[in-house]
Amino acid sequence: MRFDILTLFPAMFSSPFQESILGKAIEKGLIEIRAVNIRDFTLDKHRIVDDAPYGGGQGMVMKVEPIARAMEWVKSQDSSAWRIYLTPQGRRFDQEKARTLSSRSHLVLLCGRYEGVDERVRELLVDEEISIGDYVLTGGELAAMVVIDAVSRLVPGVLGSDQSAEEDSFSDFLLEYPQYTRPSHFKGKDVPEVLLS
Ligand code: 21W
Repeated sequence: MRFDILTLFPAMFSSPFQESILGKAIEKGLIEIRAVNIRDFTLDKHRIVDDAPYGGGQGMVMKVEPIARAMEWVKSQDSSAWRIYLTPQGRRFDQEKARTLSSRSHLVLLCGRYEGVDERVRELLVDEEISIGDYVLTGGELAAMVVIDAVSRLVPGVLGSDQSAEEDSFSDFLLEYPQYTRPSHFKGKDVPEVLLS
């Protein structure tokens, strides 16, 4: 499965996915994650990606053309790519959405900054809008990471065989239990006797 992240801060994605389970999945070729710098798709000397909103109001708005060029570049490589805009106004992300998205072969995650994107990005350049919850972030990048993490672990082979059992409903209930590992005694808090036998 392939993930393209459209962002003004591609460096934010260099380390988080190199670690642990997702790092292994990348090494195995099960997932591929690419951060695309929207600024590379500007044509002007100053590489401007934002501008003041028409009608006034606070803050800046991300311009449509660099995002359009970046999206078109990705789409030219794979017309089946599914385009997601991470926005506080989007539909709330949940496990069912993670499951649905994991059946796609290619996701494009557009991360907003400033006050968001020009409305024509929403109208013309995205298939779906997703929020990760009712709190305010500084941009869509961390939300994109959450979506990639939750979707990637559902890709066959990404989790080890002992971990993949976690997906069945029986073990949902196992997860509700307190869990212990060694030592059996720690600061007066002991592992329940029934687990030691
Ligand atoms: C936060 C952008 C607040 C804009 C019109 C004019 C992506 C996010 C984000 C951010 C505003 C997600 C407005 C949960 C999040 C994200 C940055 C305010 C108001 N509208 N999921 N001004 N929370 N956040 N815009 O913050 O980009 S997914």
